[in-house]
Amino acid sequence: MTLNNTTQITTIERHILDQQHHYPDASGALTNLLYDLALCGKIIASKVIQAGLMDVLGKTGGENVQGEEVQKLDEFADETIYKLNDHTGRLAVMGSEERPDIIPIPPKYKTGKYVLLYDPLDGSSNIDVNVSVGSIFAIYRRKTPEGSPGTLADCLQPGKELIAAGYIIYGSSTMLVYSTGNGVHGFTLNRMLGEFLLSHPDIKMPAKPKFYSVNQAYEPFWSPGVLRYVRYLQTGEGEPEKLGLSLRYIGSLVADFHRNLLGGGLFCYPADRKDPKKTGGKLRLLYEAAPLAYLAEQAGGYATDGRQRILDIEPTSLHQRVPLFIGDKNLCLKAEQYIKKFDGPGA
Ligand code: AHM
Ligand code: MG
Repeated sequence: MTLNNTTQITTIERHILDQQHHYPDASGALTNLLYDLALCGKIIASKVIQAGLMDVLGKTGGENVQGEEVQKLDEFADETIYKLNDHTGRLAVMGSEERPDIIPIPPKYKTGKYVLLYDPLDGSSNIDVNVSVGSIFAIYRRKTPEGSPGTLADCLQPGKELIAAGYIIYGSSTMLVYSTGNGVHGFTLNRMLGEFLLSHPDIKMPAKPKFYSVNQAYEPFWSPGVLRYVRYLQTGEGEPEKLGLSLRYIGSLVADFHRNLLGGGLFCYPADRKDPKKTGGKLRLLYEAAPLAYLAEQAGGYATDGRQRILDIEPTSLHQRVPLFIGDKNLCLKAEQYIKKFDGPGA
């Protein structure tokens, strides 16, 4: 790494601390929580980049050459985030996409004022084929009084109450992208230094979208409104050159979202009738849709379930699923129009 007079290096630690100045009453707990999550990202990244060597070092779920059991990467990511955050006194309670119930703070540790919800390794089925995966996190202020154990009610908050959210993408490089309500900022992990360095300050979604991302194979199972809407994305209502979108679908939410955030576009995972579990969508409101919706809005985009803003949805259960249209604001609003027009006003 060569430094000259114009080089400006901002580490994530420095950036998070600088952001704290927006909140004069801040105690530093949120700053430290974000800092801990950056460390989780480094630890998980160091495992994910070895995934291709699993056959050599030992297959996940099996034994390695030393005869030790090799943990699955999604379980490893889940444990890492839990273990780094259970004893810090910053959290009241946690929730993970990998676990059925809320995760209490062990009674031997103090509880704090924040709630952490996370998807430890989204898209983990893509790891075997060397496709990017990601961790997603959402932070809320607790609702129950401080000093007591956190409860389910602390976790079931609408996305509009988020105070911070972000993701770590494990791709050709590892990046952490986060917001505390003052724009979206992206950091790239410099492996030599072991530091996340500011590489994408104040990310805004491009004004002209380039991509739409959807699993087209589910088309036979879509509602008339979704079908007509995706036709619109393809044909621009008879004028494809006006919209000029290309299809890109990785099947790894963080990677699909990240590409559209930087390149411009929209990701959809509509409800479909193929699988009874997906009639209300596949993606989870609390662990996937809400935190990414918060980032999308902070970057000038939008997210909807096709009828209402994702950030306004009041969750009723921890693993609630929602249809998701996220990214370019105009394209998301168009989805709402099509669904209302061709599927009726809804419940
Ligand atoms: P997961 O939480 O089990 O990893 O599943 C979520 C993933 C997302 O990353 C992705 O957007 C979606 O599932 C892809 O689903 P499909 O294969 O049905 O297109
Ligand atoms: Mg997931």
